[in-house]
Amino acid sequence: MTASRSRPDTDHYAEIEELGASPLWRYYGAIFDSEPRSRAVPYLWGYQRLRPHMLHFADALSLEEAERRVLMLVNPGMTEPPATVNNLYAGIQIILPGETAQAHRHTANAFRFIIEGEGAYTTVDGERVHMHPGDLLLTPGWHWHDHYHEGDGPMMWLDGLDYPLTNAMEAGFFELYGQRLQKPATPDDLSSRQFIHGRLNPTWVPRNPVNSPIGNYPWTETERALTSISDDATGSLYDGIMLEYTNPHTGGPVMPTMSCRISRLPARFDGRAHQHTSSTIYHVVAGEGRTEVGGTVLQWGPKDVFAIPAWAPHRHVNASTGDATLMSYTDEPAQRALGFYRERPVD
Ligand code: GTQ
Repeated sequence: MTASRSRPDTDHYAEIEELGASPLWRYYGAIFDSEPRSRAVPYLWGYQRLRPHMLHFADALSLEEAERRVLMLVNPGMTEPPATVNNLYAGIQIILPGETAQAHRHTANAFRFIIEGEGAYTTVDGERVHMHPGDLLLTPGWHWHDHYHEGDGPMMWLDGLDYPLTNAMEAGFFELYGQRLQKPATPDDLSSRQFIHGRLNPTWVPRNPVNSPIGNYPWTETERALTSISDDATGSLYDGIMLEYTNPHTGGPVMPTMSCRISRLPARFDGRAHQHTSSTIYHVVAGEGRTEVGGTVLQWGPKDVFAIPAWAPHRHVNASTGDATLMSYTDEPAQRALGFYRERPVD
């Protein structure tokens, strides 16, 4: 049998495309790259430049119109759909005295790190959690949450969410509560008061291996933890004195997809360079310095936000005579859980 294997005038490439098939040999490099090449770029969002626009929109747009009054920090390499780094998002939210942001829930995990203002709280699954600058508040996936501001002056915070990852996994759901605000169902701030950071845990609270049961990691305790060791701890050659906020039941990250951290770069810190498959978003709590990411220098000061893409070689420098304090979050837990995480020093 010498049955011809192909008709000479057939465009097999065109025909297989019609059939929903594609030649792997033409895509090999694109699909199996030798190492990660992030679409995200190193980028810095200057807080002092954004702040007047936040205040403008606070005047110009009601929360009834906006749902949440947030400026998304969109990476120039990741505009559609908007994300800050590959799997993570950052936004800056503003709420004015007397305003309410209506209750909703989503499968994406979220946290807030408070930047300025006093007197607002968020209600998370029936618990009112009060906010103070430097506090880390958690809204784990599928928890109802609404915000209310009963203080004076504008209140601003950083929102961190993993919705780019949730959506990449095609696992995103969203729901409105139906009423604008939840009614408190437990004493205010109970979840934060009844855990002292994993050292003395209430025995009656069910263990939660997925999310931390703590609503707020208050700045007073975070600062105490930092100052108690800053002068004596060796820290990391790469990240300085870096502490991870933990789930008191597991010792692991506060949420399954995101690890939240606080770090101190002492005066004259001259960090070593490394790279890792996780992406990182930083918020400067205090101090100034620079982060060199590949050939890009991100010069940061108080309240700025900056992004380090996956696998980008980077190092942190604090050339000043004062300490710098940085809050950061990363998708490292998600990568570790899936067996993808890698890191290495860069000379
Ligand atoms: O405050 O619930 O920045 O649902 C993005 C989505 C904040 C919030 C964001 C949200 C919220």
